[in-house]
Amino acid sequence: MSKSDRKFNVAIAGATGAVGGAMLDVLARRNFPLKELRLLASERSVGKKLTFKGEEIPVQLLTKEAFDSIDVALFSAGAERSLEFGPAAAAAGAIVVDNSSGFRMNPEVPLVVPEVNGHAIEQYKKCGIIANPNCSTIQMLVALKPIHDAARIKRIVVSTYQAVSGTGTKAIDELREQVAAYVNGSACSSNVYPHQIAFNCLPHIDSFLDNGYTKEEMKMVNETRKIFADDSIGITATAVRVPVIYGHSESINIETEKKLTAAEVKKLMESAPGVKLVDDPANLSYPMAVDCAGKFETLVGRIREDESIENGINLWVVADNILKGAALNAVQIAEELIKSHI
Ligand code: 25A
Ligand code: L14
Repeated sequence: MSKSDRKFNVAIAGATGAVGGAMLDVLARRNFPLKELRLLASERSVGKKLTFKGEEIPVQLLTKEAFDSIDVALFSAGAERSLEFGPAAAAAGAIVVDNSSGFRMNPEVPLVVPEVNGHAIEQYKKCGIIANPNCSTIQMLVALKPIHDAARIKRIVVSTYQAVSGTGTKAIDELREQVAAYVNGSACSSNVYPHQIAFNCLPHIDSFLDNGYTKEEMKMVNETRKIFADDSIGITATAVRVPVIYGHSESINIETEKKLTAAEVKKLMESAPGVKLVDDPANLSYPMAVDCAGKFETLVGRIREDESIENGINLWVVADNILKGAALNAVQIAEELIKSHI
């Protein structure tokens, strides 16, 4: 059989969640060469059927024994489940692509954005696991990689405007219910987030750490350094939840070693893999969350020189957090695995 005719057995752990559902869509949209697609979730979903390319597939229980004959296992059922079941899946011979934060900073585990450090994938051999970075980090680095290569980024100051879908399906429901309650003049109840999210912004994503930052903010710092393989880069982040369903937006300010003009950065973005330049303010064109939903590209615009320093640039970067931020990036890693490694 020629290499291009091969088909693979893929499992999705967390198939009924927001990211798991998107993994099914992305596998279908990109025509991933599948032999078997095995859908795994908790007790709650066993027996439920999900549709893939018109075919109904029943959901099975996620157990350590569920990975027999699986080539690639895509995990998105939370860090606890990944830590519990990921190593068993790898031991059974599957290559695990894990979307949780469970293994990202493990030095044995590569942390991969294919457009940025695809070469790191081969380090999966150490323990059979590849980590998918945090959604906010992925889209930031897709945009910054060509700039870093051209002019070396010394420092990044980033503020995020993150959609509720990152927290999963229950957070999407909470925003919808609060909007409806608010519009009807009734009281909003909050169960997923500590405060009302409808018509509000919460400067709080994931838990607070001793240094005053949130875990989400520190993921952007630590994961950027690991993916760029550059510990000297300075990064400071503020992560904010906004009442948007799909699409994270980011205001990014960078300082580079070498001077780049705004025109030069626009040029870099025009040929950057995975990027779509959307930057025509005269015609009211700039990246927006509502436009990125369902798309594979990272939208970049509002490119300006920071006039307060010698070598500074501002950008506005938007991507579908469930696609490029999670499901698409994981499937791209799987595609690279079957193309060059297995
Ligand atoms: O905090 P954690 O544990 O790290 O998890 C973070 C959550 O964020 C999502 C995902 O939520 C995850 O649970 N997520 C993870 N990584 C993400 C990323 N990078 C991410 N979101 C964005 N970007 P989710 O609700 O979208 O998906 C959850 C999936 O995980 C399965 N799962 C949960 N516990 C499991 C398990 N699978 C196996 N064993 C377990 N012990 C979950 O399957 C789903 O596929 P499910 O069967 O439990 O859920 C089916 C439906 O039920 C809803 N639901 C979830 N939790 C509850 C619930 N309903 C009632 N009560 C609950 N406590 C789900 O929304 C789903 O529709
Ligand atoms: O992948 O938006 O580390 O609530 C955990 C928090 C994903 C997003 C991760 C959120 C994130 C999630």
